[in-house]
Amino acid sequence: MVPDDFIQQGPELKNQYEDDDLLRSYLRRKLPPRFLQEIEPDLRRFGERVITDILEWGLDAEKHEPRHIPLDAWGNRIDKIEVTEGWKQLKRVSAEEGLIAIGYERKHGPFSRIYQFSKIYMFTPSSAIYTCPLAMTDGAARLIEVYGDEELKQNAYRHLISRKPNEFWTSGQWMTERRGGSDVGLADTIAEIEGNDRFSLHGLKWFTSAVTSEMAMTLARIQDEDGSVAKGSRGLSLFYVETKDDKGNWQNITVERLKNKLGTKALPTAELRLTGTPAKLVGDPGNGVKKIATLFNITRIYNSVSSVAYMRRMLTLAKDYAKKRFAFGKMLSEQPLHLETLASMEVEVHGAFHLAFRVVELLGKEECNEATDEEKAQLRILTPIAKLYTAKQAMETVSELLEAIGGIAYIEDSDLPRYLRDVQVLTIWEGTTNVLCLDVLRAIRKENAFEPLIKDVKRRLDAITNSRLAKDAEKVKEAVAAIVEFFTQALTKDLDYIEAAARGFAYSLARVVIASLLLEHAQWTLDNDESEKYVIIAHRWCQKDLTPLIYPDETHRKESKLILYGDD
Ligand code: MFK
Repeated sequence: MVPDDFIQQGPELKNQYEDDDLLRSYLRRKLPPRFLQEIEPDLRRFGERVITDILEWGLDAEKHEPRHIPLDAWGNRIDKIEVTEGWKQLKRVSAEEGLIAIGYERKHGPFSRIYQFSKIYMFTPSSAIYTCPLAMTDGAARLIEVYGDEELKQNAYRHLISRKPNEFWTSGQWMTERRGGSDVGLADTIAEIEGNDRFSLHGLKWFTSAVTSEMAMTLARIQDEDGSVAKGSRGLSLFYVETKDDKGNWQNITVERLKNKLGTKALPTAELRLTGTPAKLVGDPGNGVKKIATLFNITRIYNSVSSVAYMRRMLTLAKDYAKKRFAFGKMLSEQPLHLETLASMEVEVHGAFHLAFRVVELLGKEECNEATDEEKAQLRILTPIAKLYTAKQAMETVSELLEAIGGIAYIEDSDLPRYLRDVQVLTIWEGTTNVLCLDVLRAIRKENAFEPLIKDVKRRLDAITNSRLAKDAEKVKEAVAAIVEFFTQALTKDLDYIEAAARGFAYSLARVVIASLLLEHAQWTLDNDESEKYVIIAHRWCQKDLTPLIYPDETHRKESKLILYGDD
């Protein structure tokens, strides 16, 4: 008889703070005990919230996608963006929980960022990626701190960092235009002068995420009286825009349409036509890309933390499921090959976590004026490295873990396919992998960031004194030496060689930095009688190919062209 009443139990989530040994062990190491004691009740409470009401609102937002209503019944243009209750609640909760505020109140100095991002990390996979508007909001707040005048600091800034739901604003970041995607410098939007620092903007913003935001930071070219505009990326200036007037009407903005995206379905992303939109110049005219980099360096850190968050969430689900699913005579958690697969994913999550939180730590120090020049340079170069590497890891890991759960994970109402869809965007927005590899080169060229980074890795490796970790530390030192050798050689090569090699180079840097961070953590756990597992994880990471470098001389590059396009 075939039993037809069997129901497979699905994976379940527990408190996302209590259940996360990695986060807790990291916080024990990094935070002063008194501070950890102070914030732990909040983290524990929030860990429960992200699997209860926040998750429900996130799921509600996923199920009821935003809708664009261009006209009212009488034909008046209204461009209403209808969002579900869940999305609105996520905004409220973001304010109440201080998801932005914690980072700016700086109650705990440089550690405030670690506290804030611990919450963001738990929040992201439950939140229908409400993290996107939060990332841009945080970036805009930082931009105002750095470049804003008193007017912006007294108004917009206070809204962005508010804990009061009725005062809290989110911000958009309108950079992408039809001609300028990654190459922002191709943007065409014109800024006509209205007087003093007031302008009106004309142009089309092609990807504007979280279009329900109250404000946005954007770029445009100031038009001179003779109609000429400054060219190139340095000819762009930075502007502040409030999207609606006091009555709630769009300020000369037409919503052309909402984008029909592969993922991030709850997030309203629009094409906006600016037809004389009032805007305020931020900072001096020109050099807009350089200024807005302050914003997108923050969103890139959100991207990194979100990548780890998705990886960790899927791993938690797959681990739980492996204990519930019986096949081929045993539970999946007892199947040798399944176990190996999950264990290698666990190693990836730990590696990505330490890399992303190293950047968070440096950000906190820089903002509190506690970072040395060398740490500032490390922050500059590690921001693109962490973004590009963790996003790629997230794609691979989440895909593998969906597979580990099996066919049900391919079924929409299991709520699992969205994880794969959503992580795909993490490799694209805020700079693709290749754009970020080139940014690593920029950080080296402009900020001399290579030496401080290598010095820091070496310092960390030299501090590994435990004999159980010594061999691994030696292996990483050899990898570092190979990277330095490669770098020295590359300096004698032409630009095409250097650019073609940039991905292998960035990955190598990511892998050795992670190795040093995992070893550092493992040593601390040995010294503090924490779990053995951190030693094993560090060891397994160090077994990887730590230097996936390529040597793309002219012949190599010609051959690449040949295999792609033949003899043309
Ligand atoms: C979960 C997370 C959620 C995140 C949600 C976000 C949703 C929003 C969706 C989007 O908006 S997606 C669009 C994202 N677009 C990008 O991220 C743009 C990607 N392209 C780049 O990053 C290009 O590399 C770049 C636009 C910066 C190239 O610009 P340029 O002007 O051709 O490069 P250039 O001339 O090297 O740099 C101009 C200045 O900016 C230089 O300074 P100087 O004027 O002093 O020489 C650079 O040093 C500076 N700069 C460039 N990148 C920088 C930077 N400074 C600091 N940090 C950086 N990363």
